[in-house]
Amino acid sequence: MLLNKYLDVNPEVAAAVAEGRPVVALESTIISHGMPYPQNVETALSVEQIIRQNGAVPATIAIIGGRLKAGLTAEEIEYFGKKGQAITKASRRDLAVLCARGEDGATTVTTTMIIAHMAGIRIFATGGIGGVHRGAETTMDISADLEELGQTPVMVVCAGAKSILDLGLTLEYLETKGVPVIGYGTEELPAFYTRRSGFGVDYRVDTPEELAAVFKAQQDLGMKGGILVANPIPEEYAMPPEEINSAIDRAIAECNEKGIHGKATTPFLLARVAELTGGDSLTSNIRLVCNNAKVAAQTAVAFSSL
Ligand code: PSU
Ligand code: MN
Repeated sequence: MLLNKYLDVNPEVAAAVAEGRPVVALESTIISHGMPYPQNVETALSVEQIIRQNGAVPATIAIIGGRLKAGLTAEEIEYFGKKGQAITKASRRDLAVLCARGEDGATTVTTTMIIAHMAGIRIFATGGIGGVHRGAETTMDISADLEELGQTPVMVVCAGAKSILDLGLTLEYLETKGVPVIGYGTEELPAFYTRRSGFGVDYRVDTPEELAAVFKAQQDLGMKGGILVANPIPEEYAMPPEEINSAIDRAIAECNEKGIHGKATTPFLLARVAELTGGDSLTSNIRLVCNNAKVAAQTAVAFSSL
């Protein structure tokens, strides 16, 4: 464990890590920037409960008053949910400034991986990762999440990536960075709201035990990067592709018209797609996060017995 002077690991999480018991990390940008209040808080709390029901300890990660926190209280989760987009969305480039100034930050996939790794947590569940944006040939908008997956040894369980991104280019980038993309029970990369994208994954794995074995081999080999697990949304919660794709196309057009760029792009697109689909996409989003939490917890349990 890389103990750091800016890091506070909550006692329950620290004990589980020290004893080699299963722990699952969770991000806080999904709470503050990914969903509206109060569904964001309700989801964050029920995801923690699902992780416990499946035999692991949850560790929601965030930055509070310049401290890197691994494991939040229910009150702290409520605080992030209520403050929403007023909290700084913290990526790798923001960490030093937030710590030095004693400020709050909501952790993205990138910073959740960094802090999880510092705290000795290996498995992380979320909704979707950032990736290569459509039009990145000219904007160069490529999420720092992809770089982090290339350099930090944490397994990230997600539901694929939203087609607000260029999924083909996102897979190319992950290949360049040496990140294995594993479909959980599928040969196709899921597209978050839908189970299919038309793009293949690198490998298909069907059990948490096999995911744990792959991760163990990656660690034993001393590989420094992470592993991306893409777990499709359960069929009953998936959205009709035409509905979601037309909402995404419209949201992207508006984003371009308004000249939104940089870190504001993803939160804008997420919120706009939720509005345009009249809340249907929010329900799907909540269900897929719960489903990822379950697979991550089961994998953490399997990993802890290896
Ligand atoms: N995609 C989603 N939901 C999210 C995010 C992405 O479907 O909540 C959040 C995650 O925190 C992810 C971040 O790490 O957005 C990526 O932001 P950017 O594209 O600015 O790197
Ligand atoms: Mn970006």
